[in-house]
Amino acid sequence: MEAIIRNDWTRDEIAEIFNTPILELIYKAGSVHRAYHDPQEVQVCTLLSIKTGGCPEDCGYCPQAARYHTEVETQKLLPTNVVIKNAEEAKANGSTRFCMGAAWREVRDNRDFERVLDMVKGINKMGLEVCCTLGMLTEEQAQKLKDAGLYAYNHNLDTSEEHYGDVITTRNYADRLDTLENVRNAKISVCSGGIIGLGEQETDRIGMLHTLSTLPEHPESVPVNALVAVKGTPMENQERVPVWDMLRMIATARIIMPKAMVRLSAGRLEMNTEEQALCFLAGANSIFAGEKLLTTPNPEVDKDKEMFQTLNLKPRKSFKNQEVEI
Ligand code: SAM
Ligand code: DTB
Ligand code: SF4
Repeated sequence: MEAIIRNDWTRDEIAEIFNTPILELIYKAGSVHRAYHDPQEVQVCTLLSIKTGGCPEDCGYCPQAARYHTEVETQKLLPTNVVIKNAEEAKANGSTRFCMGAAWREVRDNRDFERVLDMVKGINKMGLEVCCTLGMLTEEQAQKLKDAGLYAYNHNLDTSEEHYGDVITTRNYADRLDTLENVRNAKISVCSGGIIGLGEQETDRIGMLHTLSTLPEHPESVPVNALVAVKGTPMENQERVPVWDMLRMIATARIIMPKAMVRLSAGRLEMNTEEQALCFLAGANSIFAGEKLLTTPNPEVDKDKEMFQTLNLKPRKSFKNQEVEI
């Protein structure tokens, strides 16, 4: 089944796909997946929080926002050698992408940014795809990251434009879209997705997918996170997202953005191998590996290795998609 790449999806079209009976939806998404990707191949990415907690933003889901009282301990920017050592370990464990996260509202042109640029240079030299998620970026900062060898930048839309203000008030949707444009203009691979389980309606999930799939170019990777409800945040009492909801998001993303890597992101700790297998069938082809995401736990490395064996999955090589490389 060939699907054409479209950037003119309407909300109604996406809603129709999203509301397809679940088994039919998984089947359709699986067919698109097979037309564009090797279904046995899954990209393994490792996350590292290089600067933790103390963030001035008010994202309602986030344990790193300074204003909430969570158990996260604030940690200033890690030394470069510690970060490099972590990247080496991730590589030895089979990761081909290394993503550094900082609890910043935005990048500032200071010494910390210079140090991040050094980290990017060092990790790029190791043959890993380097990714960062540092908050908002200007066009110049994006270019500096690109020049240092940054491969991808993660900046999530998180939810729909309509629901955004109920989750975050310290920035707006347009700020997010501006940064994505700056990243795109610097010819850095774009990673952008969202979270489900934030108290949104189904129409918000569809709305977010609509925004992503009608960007001038689809993001190369789309993370789908299930909320990790952390004690001390305003979302601490949110109910766990049913696996069927994750499947609908993953499958719809796969159908409307056929070439993207769809990443089964936060929330895997609560899923068994069978549930994750359904996500891979529905078109997910990337995961975060390693015992920790940024601040919350993730499945053990050995457990994931076992899952790859059981499901006959193989890790994807780095730099496979060279189209965005200049
Ligand atoms: N501060 C930067 C920013 O917000 O863009 C980068 C780091 S921030 C922690 C990266 C992403 O992690 C957020 O956009 C959000 O999608 C995700 N995230 C944070 N807390 C989460 C949680 N409790 N559950 C699921 N995803 C979460
Ligand atoms: C993404 O979409 N999910 C990752 C990564 N991009 C940066 C982060 C998940 C964070 C989950 C909460 C935590 O561990 O702090
Ligand atoms: Fe800060 Fe990012 Fe967490 Fe928002 S999601 S509070 S910007 S670290």
